[in-house]
Order: sequence, then C-alpha cells, then structure tokens
Amino acid sequence: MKKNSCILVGAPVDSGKKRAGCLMGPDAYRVAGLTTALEDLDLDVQDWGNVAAEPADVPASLPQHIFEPALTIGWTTALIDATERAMAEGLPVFLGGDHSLSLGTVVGAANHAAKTGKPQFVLWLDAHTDFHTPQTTASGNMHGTPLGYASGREGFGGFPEVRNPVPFGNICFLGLRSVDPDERLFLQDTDALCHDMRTIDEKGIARPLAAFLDDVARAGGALHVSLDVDFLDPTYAPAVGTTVPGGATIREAHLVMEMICDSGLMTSLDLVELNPHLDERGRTAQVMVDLAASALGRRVFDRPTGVF
Ligand code: HAR
Ligand code: MN
Ligand code: MN
Ligand code: MN
Repeated sequence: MKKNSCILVGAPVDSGKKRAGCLMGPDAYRVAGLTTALEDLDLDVQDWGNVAAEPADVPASLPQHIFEPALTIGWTTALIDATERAMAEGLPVFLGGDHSLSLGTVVGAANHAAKTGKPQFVLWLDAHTDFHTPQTTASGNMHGTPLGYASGREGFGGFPEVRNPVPFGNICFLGLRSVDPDERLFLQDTDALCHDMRTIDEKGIARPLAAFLDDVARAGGALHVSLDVDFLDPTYAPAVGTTVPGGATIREAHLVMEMICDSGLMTSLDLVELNPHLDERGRTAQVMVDLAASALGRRVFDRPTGVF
C-alpha cells in the first residue's frame, strides 16, 4: 500500500520583519528530528530542501515604509510555485521562516484547491490576525499581512496577482490576543471566525475548533493550517520575536493538532516565526516538531472519531 506522502519544504524567509533569525528555522526543525518524528508515524517523508528567492522589482505604488519588499515579493513568487508543486505530490509542511512566507503558501494552496474544485479554508493559530495591507501596517513588517493578501485585499502592487482569494468566512482564528485597531475594524465587518483567548478561556478550545472543522467538512474543503510559534504562551515557546503573554498551553495546542488530524481535512501546514537565535536549548523547535507530529497522527491511544 502506498504510504501517505509528506513533503518538507524549507522556507528560510527572514524579510518579513526587522529582527533577524527566522532564516535558521528550517535547519532547527531538521536538527530537532522532524523527519524521523514523521517517519515514525509511517508516513513517506520527502525533504525537498530549502526554497530560494531572488529580489524582485518594487513598484513606486508600494508605501515607502515597507521593510525589504523586493525580497518578500521574490519569496512570495517562489513559494506560490513551490506550494503548487508540492501539493500535487502530497501534504506539504512548510518550515519557516517568518509569517510573510504565508503570502506564498496560502495563495499557492488556494490555487491548488481551485484546480481540484475544492473551496480553500484556513485555520490561523496565532496571537495576531496578520490581516494588514501595505497601506494599513504601521510597522511596515510584511509578516503582519499574509491573510490581507491571500483574502484579496487591495494594495499589494508588485506581488503576484491573487487568482483565488480565500473568502473571509473560510478563515478561522484561534488564540488572538494582539490585534491592531485597523485589523479589528476591518474584520468586524466580515464573517471571519475570530476566536480570541477570552473565548478559549470561557468555552475551551475544542468547541470553536470542532464547529469550524464541521464547516470545512460540510463544504468538502481543503484546509491550510498556519501555526505561528506565538500561538503558544511564551513560557512554553520563547523562541519568537513577537511574544505575547496569555497564549495557548501545550495541551491546548496538542488538542488542536489531534482534532485536526482526526478530521482528516488538513491539506497543508505552515510552521512559522521560530527564531532559533532566541531559543533555549532548542526547546521551542522541539515543541513545534511535536505539534506537527500530533497533526500528522502521533497518538497515545487511538480513539473513535466523532467524539465531538
Ligand atoms: N500587527 C503587528 C504588525 O503589523 C504585529 C504582527 C505580528 N505578526 C506576526 N506574527 N506574523 O503573527 O506589525
Ligand atoms: Mn492534491
Ligand atoms: Mn503570525
Ligand atoms: Mn503572531
């Protein structure tokens, strides 16, 4: 029987914000044993190595305060292509790299879904909504913009055209606790599912997630999962530039991954924002590897499906 293929795609993107270090992320995941962890789940694991990018031309229409736009446009073009190629072969796991890599992976995933006639859904596990446009971001850091881009917001001149924008209502956020006023004002008028940490405190993490996974299943959708290190509380995951206290616990994060796995819906996965320069003896890289393993089938005991 052909094993399920899982394709590791290194995306050492470091141009999406000013603090350097995320370029070391792909190697930190490899050193922490990602390949072996997934092979132990009886998956066929292929490591495609790291994607490379060339700086692109930047149009004058892009605001001047945007940091490193030439490189980020180059990464976006390269990663849309890599994502479409990887999705034709199996389930890609993107080893970041900062969250600006998702300008490429979400759009590439949506292009693949469109080819297969499926609607694209996105689960965003993050303290932040990353819904800015180049016009609304105050920081100029493109890692705060991937969902603005992939959902088809205007103002991304110079970036590849988004042919298959992800509908706002197909996006679910879990773990929010740092949202800028412009992002909140925009999202309030959409049907995006915005679950902040207060919702998780009050309802638990399983109920909102189960409702979203039901939506995806009913629609016969493809599901892209984007896991930002800062979804987790910094106590467990210190190796990230944008720590925000009050995040998910280790168990909440594993439960999310285990439910995603049980749903059988995930078609692509980003691991983003790991900055190994800020890590403590590799423990954040290890937590992220363990979470990826949970999403792809690691279990203590098997349980019947449909418990929720
Ligand atoms: N909203 C803030 C900004 O635009 C912080 C964005 C942080 N984004 C990261 N982490 N990808 O999610 O600068
Ligand atoms: Mn496919
Ligand atoms: Mn993010
Ligand atoms: Mn974040």
